[in-house]
Amino acid sequence: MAKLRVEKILTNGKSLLLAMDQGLEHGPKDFTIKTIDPEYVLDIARKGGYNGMILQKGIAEKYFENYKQDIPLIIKVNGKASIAQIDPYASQLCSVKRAVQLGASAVGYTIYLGSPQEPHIFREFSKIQEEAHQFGLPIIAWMYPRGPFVKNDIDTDILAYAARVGLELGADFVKMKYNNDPKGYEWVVKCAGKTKLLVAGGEKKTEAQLYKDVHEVMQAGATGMAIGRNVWQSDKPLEITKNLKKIIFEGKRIL
Ligand code: FBP
Repeated sequence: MAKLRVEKILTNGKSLLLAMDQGLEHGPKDFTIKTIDPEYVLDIARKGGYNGMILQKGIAEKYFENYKQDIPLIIKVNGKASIAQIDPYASQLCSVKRAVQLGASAVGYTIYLGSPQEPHIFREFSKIQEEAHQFGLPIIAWMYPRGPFVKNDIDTDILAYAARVGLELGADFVKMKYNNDPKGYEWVVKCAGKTKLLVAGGEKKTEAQLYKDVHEVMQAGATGMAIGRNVWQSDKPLEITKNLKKIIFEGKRIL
């Protein structure tokens, strides 16, 4: 088994990742005539010095060649579109082998905890986790409680359960939502144990709210964040990036 290369997407134990898989997950409605060009977002990742760029394989194949020297690539190996209202389940779309060929430094997989498809999701994740580790690649689990059995997907107890499941299933990182409960989030981070917690950005919010949220999750013990819309939907993505880095890597408070 190859040595796990976690540090490739970390700086001094912390991380700031940029995500652009929303074209699949949500469709073009998240984008404008400017941001729909993948190179616009990839340039932000490069200029902003992100610890990794999260892409589905299609965009990686067609656009990442010119960026691969500068930014670690994280391939999201499963995904789904949002048109069909079926059980939450994102099927595997890229093999670990193909992610390695594309130069990935890590892979990502969404687990919909509580979905009626959960047994299948767990099985699929477990196989991918073992394959990724054989190549020395860390795996990031998007831990999203969802489906008819989940009343409130950001309730502290359900987030804590999701974090623990990530640890139990062998995720190296869990990517999770924040719920504005700073005290409760310390418990969520504790439940993840040695699995590192990255907070997701979510829908566009005010800058003040974004900085407050990130500061709170870092205080609670998180490792960093994997963000998308709050950066590339902004008209000053690099300024926001600089501020996020101050909070994550320097422990500063902004605003
Ligand atoms: P954002 O920061 O834009 O929310 O991106 C994070 C992310 O996890 C993406 O990787 C993914 O496309 C999206 O959120 C999925 O969110 P949801 O399933 O809640 O619509």
